[in-house]
Amino acid sequence: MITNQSNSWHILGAGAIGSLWACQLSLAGNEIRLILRNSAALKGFTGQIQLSGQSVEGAVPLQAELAENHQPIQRLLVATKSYDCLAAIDSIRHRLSPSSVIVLLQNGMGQQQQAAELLPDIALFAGTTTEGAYRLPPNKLIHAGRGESWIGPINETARNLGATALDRLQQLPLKTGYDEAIINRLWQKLAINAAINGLTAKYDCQNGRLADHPDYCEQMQQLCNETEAIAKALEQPLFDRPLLEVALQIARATGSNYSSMLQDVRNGGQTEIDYINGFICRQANQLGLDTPHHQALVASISRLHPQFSEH
Ligand code: KPL
Repeated sequence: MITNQSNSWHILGAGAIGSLWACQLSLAGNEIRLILRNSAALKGFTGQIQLSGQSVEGAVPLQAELAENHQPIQRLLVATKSYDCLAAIDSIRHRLSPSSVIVLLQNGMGQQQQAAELLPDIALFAGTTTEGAYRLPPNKLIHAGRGESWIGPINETARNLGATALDRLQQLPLKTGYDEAIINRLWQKLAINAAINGLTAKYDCQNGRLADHPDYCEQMQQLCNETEAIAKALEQPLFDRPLLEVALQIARATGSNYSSMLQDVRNGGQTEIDYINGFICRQANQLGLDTPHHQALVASISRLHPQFSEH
C-alpha cells in the first residue's frame, strides 16, 4: 500500500544538492539515510553535515549506509550527476517495491527517460532547481543562494499518485512547486545550461565573462538559435522572450559563479555535456535536423576528458 505521507527518505548522491535536501528533510523531522558510494566514503563520513548560509546554521546529524543494504526504500531522492543516475538506481533496485517513490533532481535531460524505461511500475518524478549550494570537505555545506525548484511526474504511476506523494518536499523552507508539465521546465533549464555551461568550461571563465565578451555572446547566440529550433520542433515552448536574452541575464546574475561544468573540468571529473548539449544533438538527430554548434561544443568538451566521452 502506498503511504502518501512517508517520512523515510533515502538520498543517492551526497553532493551539494543532495546534501541540502537531506539536511532540510532531516530538520523537518523526516528519517534520512544517505546512500554513499563505497565503504571508504562510509568510513570517512562524519555523521553530520555542518550547514550554513541561506539555511538555518548548525550541525545536522545524518545516517549513512551503502547501496547493498537490504532495508526497503520508500522515498528516494536521486541527486547524483546525470551520467551516474542509471547506475545509481540500478545499485538499489533490489530495495525498491511497487510502493516506492523516486524523485530525480539533476541537471540535464535523457536520464529521466532512461529511468522511466528501466522502472515502468515505480512512481518516478523529476525535478529542477536553481538553489545554489556547495560542499567544503569534509562536512561543510554552504547554502549560497536561494532559488526555486519544480517537481513533477514523468510516468503514469507518478501522475496517478500526484502531488500528495511529495508533500514532505513541498513543506520544506525551499521554494518548491509541483508542475505536471515538468518536462517543459526541464527543457527551460536545459536550454539555459546549454548556452552557458559548455562555453564557460571551454573558455575556463566565470559565467559573467560570457556576457561581456562579444565573441562569446556570438557563440551563445548560435547555440540558442539551434536550441530554439529543436524545442520548437518538439513543441516545448521556452520563454516569452528570446532564449539568448534570458541566458545572458542569467550569466550576468550569476556572473561571479563558476558553472557546474567548469567546476567538473577543473576537478578533473566527467562533465554532464552528453546530457546537456549532447541531449539536444540526439533530439535533433531524431528529427533529422542539424545542430553543428552544439555538436562542436560537445566534441571540444569531450576532448578535455576523452576517456569518459560517449562520442
Ligand atoms: O545552473 C547553472 C550551472 O552552473 O549548472 C548555471 C545557471 C549556469 C549557474 O552557474
